[in-house]
Amino acid sequence: MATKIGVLVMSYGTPESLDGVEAYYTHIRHGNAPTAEQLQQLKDRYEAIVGGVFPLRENTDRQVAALQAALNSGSAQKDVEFVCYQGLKHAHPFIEDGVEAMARDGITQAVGIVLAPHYSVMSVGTYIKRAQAKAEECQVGMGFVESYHLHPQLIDVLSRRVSARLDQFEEAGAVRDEVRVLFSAHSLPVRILSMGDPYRDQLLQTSEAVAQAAGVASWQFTWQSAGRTAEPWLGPDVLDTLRELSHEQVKYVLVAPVGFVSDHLEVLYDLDIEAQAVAGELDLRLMRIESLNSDPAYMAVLSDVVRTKVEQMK
Ligand code: FEC
Repeated sequence: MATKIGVLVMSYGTPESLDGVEAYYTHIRHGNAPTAEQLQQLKDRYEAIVGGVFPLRENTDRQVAALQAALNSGSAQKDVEFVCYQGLKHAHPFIEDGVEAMARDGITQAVGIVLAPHYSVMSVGTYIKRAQAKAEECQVGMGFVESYHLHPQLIDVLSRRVSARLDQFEEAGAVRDEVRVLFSAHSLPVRILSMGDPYRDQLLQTSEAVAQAAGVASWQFTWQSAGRTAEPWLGPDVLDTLRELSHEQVKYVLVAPVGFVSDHLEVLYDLDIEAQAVAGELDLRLMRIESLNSDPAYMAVLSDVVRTKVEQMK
């Protein structure tokens, strides 16, 4: 009989309905309820998303199913059966629920992976900490993938996404080398820098590798989606960067949000609606690369790093 290995696939999580936005927002804010105005603003952003209010839920469901299929396909490791469990940071099923479900199913060995390629103590680090604590309580032996930001297949699929959009710019009459490629990721509080956090460096490494593989002539990195809190967040923000590029007489901009792997609020609202509106005011032509979602190439990256972690745990 094949040995079952659990895979805890962790993602940010999104509300299930507009009624669930308050609880979700309160969870993100570490138990502090938002003001009525903050809550309404967040609901408005979800409602403005084109093509569905909470796409992250379905996208994560599809990613988890696709990863399980990828892990169990092919001739390798027939003595092992991978069973994927979902664990969300801010919504049901929570990270702890996923670990509990594994334990209930008799899983004693598992790997945890986050659907975000770059490590920060404030992002992937907190997912791992919560999963580890619950795993110890439930007596599940767990190992964790911390980052996979330079995986060759990740760089390859992202560079193909960038090239495809540069082709579109060319078809629309732009000179390829005059398109400014903006790699972006979720901002974090500035204080991570004094903690020696690898997040920024890993993001720059991914950006550089993708730019090189896609033969991008002109690129830079920018932050996006900073939280609405009083402390300073890493900048420049993408909206300020667009204004700066307009001063530089740049006309064509391609955003590559390499810190994200799904279509969700931060991509579909912050880039496709908010940044697109600012670009329109500045007379910039802005495009965005397609999100990875459950692309088989992304699933190959995830299954490779999970399998490697299992080998390391032996
Ligand atoms: O579509 C959706 O429903 C969810 C979209 C979503 C993703 C996401 C990813 C990341 N976040 C990260 C860090 C922070 C920190 C704070 C914070 C706040 C918010 C708020 C919303 C939100 N985030 Fe998010 N994030 C998403 C959505 N995020 C909504 C609250 C409103 C606001 O302040 O704008 C500040 C709170 C705190 O101190 O914890 C920090 C990071 C990622 C990328 C890695 C990952 O996916 O985990 C880092 C998707």
